[in-house]
Amino acid sequence: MLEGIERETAEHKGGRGEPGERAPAAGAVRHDWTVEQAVALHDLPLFELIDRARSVHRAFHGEHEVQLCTLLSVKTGGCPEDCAYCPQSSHYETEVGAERMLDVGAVLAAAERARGGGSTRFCMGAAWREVKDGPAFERVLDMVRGVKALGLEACCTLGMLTDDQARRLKEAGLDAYNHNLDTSRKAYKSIVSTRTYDERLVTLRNVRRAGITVCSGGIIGMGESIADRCEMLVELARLEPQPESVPINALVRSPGTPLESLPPVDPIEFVRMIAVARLMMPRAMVRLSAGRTELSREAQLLCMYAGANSIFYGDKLLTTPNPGPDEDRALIEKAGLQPMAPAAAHAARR
Ligand code: SAM
Ligand code: DTB
Ligand code: SF4
Repeated sequence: MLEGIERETAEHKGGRGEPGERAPAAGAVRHDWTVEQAVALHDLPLFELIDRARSVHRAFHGEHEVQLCTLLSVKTGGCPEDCAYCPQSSHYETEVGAERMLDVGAVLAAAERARGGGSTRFCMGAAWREVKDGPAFERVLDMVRGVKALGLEACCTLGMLTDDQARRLKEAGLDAYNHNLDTSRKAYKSIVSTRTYDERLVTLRNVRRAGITVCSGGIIGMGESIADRCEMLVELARLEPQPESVPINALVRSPGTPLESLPPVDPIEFVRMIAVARLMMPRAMVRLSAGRTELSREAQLLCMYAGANSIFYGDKLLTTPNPGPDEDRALIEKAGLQPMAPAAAHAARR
């Protein structure tokens, strides 16, 4: 079922963590990370971890550049999946109801506004378990063509995809597909029961085979252990090639979901997670994703210093708030950062 995908799970490889000897040299991308090595990195003294992540970041990326991506939910709510974190699941009573799919004109108007505000990547999300062939998919293909015609990078996150659907998205011009592993294989079962980890990996394989770049990451703060977080990063780092984009989200605790009462993520844990992602996937765009409204400006900058070079830009994520563009522009300016040009995101220094 999973031919073509690195199937050996993270924990099987074993081996001692030797962070002192294992900092990746610039130019080297390793696919043989073990969970123990990842945890050893994660648990380094904070400044040592950040120093190492920063030096890898500087070797592979422009140190002052940040990619601005805008998200739009093109089909909100009413999702048949039971993801315990998600306000769009129809399994829970949340503030998000099922809405009709947006039409192409509304999506392209939003994309044009995003471009006017300085975004270079536009990501369209749908609360679907999987893509079904038919008019809704044809509409998504039109949206992708329209977003590309505006000169933006186009990304979609629509749930599971077949090979053929991935090929059609590629033909329409899609640059990237977001499909998160979310957590470790072990922890996944307690977060989602309506699909498997392997099904996630099959979609990632279909995306890769179609020649679309892979955007895959996860969520911290769902009650998982540090080893679970590291195991997820190891799963991603073992993919060959590694994902071009790795979004790191902190759980947005949405009222009505089973995870609504969990404690917030400690910002220092966010920094550690980003630094380890940067060290293990040096070429990737590491995206500081959901959860920024709960981070101070200083914590966000520390995340960027530790290797995050992409953010979601705009008032809203899919259904929940994000820091507003004014706030983000001010932060970017204060820190002397530069919004990244579209192509730069795919041409990280090798
Ligand atoms: N339905 C598709 C899927 O699940 O792949 C696409 C949309 S789904 C909302 C995209 C991603 O958003 C999820 O994989 C998850 O990582 C993230 N997400 C959803 N709800 C979240 C929350 N409350 N906090 C943080 N991230 C969340
Ligand atoms: C990702 O990793 N995070 C984004 C994007 N990919 C699609 C979504 C975050 C969603 C947060 C909850 C919401 O706004 O509904
Ligand atoms: Fe549906 Fe995606 Fe939300 Fe899961 S994360 S409930 S698949 S919209």
